[in-house]
Parts: sequence; structure tokens; C-alpha cells
Amino acid sequence: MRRVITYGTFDLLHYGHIRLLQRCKAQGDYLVVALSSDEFNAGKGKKSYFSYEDRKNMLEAIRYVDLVIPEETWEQKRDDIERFHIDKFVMGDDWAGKFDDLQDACEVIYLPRTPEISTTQIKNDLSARS
Ligand code: C2G
Repeated sequence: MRRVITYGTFDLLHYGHIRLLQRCKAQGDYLVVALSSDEFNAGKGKKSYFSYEDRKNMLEAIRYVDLVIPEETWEQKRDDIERFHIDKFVMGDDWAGKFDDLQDACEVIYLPRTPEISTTQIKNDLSARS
């Protein structure tokens, strides 16, 4: 059982997120998603449109996702890898290199982001139309 983990806010869920999750799952057999809490988002300078609970419910409805846990600190990753016996840590390549310090604990993989779509882009497009 190859276990994969990824982290993120996943607000205004879009096909870029889904493709990332699909490719994360393709890296193994079990996918844990550590979902940024509303408080952690505030620390990232992000205010998500959907609450943690709503974002969690949406992620849990995705066939590629096996477990959703809260992401509450930057430092929890190493503990998560241990606690969930993670073999692969996977993120979009906007994070390339940022988590290489975890390479002693598991394989670290950065996947190409889906270009042209982002939550910020969606918000900007919608406000431009109103
Ligand atoms: N992503 C993607 N393509 C997009 C948009 C996002 O592949 N068009 C990927 C990002 O690279 C990331 C994941 O989807 O791996 C989640 O993106 P966000 O919700 O924006 O997460 P982020 O704010 O980057 O939080 O500790 C890590 C942070 O919590 C990551």
C-alpha cells in the first residue's frame, strides 16, 4: 500500500485542483489530503470563500481522496508523514524545492501545475463581469 500526501487550501475547487489530486493518487494507492484550516489560511494571507468544513466535504466527495486531515501549521508535515506512514509527498511545482528537507522521510515529488486556472483568477474574472 503506497501512501501519498498533499497539502493545500482547495478553495473554489476547480479542474486544476482535481487534476492535481488525480495525479497524486496515481502516485500510489492511498491519498491523504492535509487541508488548510481557516486559521492556517489567515497565516498564509488567504481568506477562503468556503469554510474548512465545506472544503473538507467537497474533497471527501472526490474519488481520488481517501482521507482529509487539517493542516494547521507549516511544521506538521514531518509528523504527518510519520503518523500516516507516507511514502510520497506530492505538491504542485509552484512549491518546487520548498519541501526538499522532507526527502529523508519520504519521496518528494513536484508535479506541473495546471496553467491558466487558479482560485484568484476565478475571483478576478467574476468581479470583472459584475
Ligand atoms: N494547483 C495546481 N494547478 C492549479 C492550481 C493549484 O496543480 N491551477 C495545485 C497547487 O500546486 C497545490 C494544490 O493544487 O499543490 C493546492 O493548491 P492551493 O489550494 O492553492 O494550495 P496552497 O495555497 O498552495 O497551499 O503547506 C502547503 C500549502 O498548504 C499549500
